Amino acid sequence: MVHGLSAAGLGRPDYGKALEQHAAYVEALRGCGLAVIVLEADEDYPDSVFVEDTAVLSENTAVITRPGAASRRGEEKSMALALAEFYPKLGRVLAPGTLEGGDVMRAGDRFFIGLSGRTNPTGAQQLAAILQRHGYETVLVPLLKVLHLKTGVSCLGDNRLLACGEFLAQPLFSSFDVIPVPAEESYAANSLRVNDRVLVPAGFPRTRQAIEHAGYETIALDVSEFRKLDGGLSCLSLRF
Ligand code: CIR
Repeated sequence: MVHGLSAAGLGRPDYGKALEQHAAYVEALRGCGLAVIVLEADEDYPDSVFVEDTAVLSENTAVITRPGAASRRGEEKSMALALAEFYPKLGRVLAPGTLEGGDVMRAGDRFFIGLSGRTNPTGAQQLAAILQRHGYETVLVPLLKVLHLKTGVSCLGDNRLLACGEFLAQPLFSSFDVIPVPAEESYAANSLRVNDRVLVPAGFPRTRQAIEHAGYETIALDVSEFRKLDGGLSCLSLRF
């Protein structure tokens, strides 16, 4: 992972520290009541720890993505093998479509799909068609600045979003209650609701307080080494 893609300008991750942070993340998920399967490291792909980008999952659908970053193309192969155990059939995003799971945010039975530098309209439409066939509603969201949709907005459930920057004024989100994330805490816009709790990145007290004020119990986790590679809490797992 020390060779992963990075635009954050925060330096290279410390591998030992990243392993510790990853272990704490896994423990936190277990503490929230989840069973966690930790996959083997895939040494061919330095960004493969960000497993969220390789698939989009729901109760009855699993779609294997086709990452938009050339260096990440192929990460999805080991994820397809892992998921074949749980889903009888896997859908696929096919060339020339590209899509990364970080661009997909579920809110109830609606999936918002970001059109980003990584997810092109063809990929987004392919995913939307599969999800619609399974009864979900889909909404495409054009992105302006952020890497992925969920870099700047997360759904906490209960019709509530945590949002920052370009998403604060996004009309597609106007029916939600939005907890605004201040610009200097933008990294915390990627927080993760897991059962009764919300995992938040450590070091962003205003956002944590706002989430608690809205009635959620939070768990702060230090993910500094993953932040150096532009990845957040949601990117490190696929929940299903
Ligand atoms: C990348 O640029 O693809 C990785 N360094 C970070 C991916 C983060 N994933 C996510 O937001 N879902």
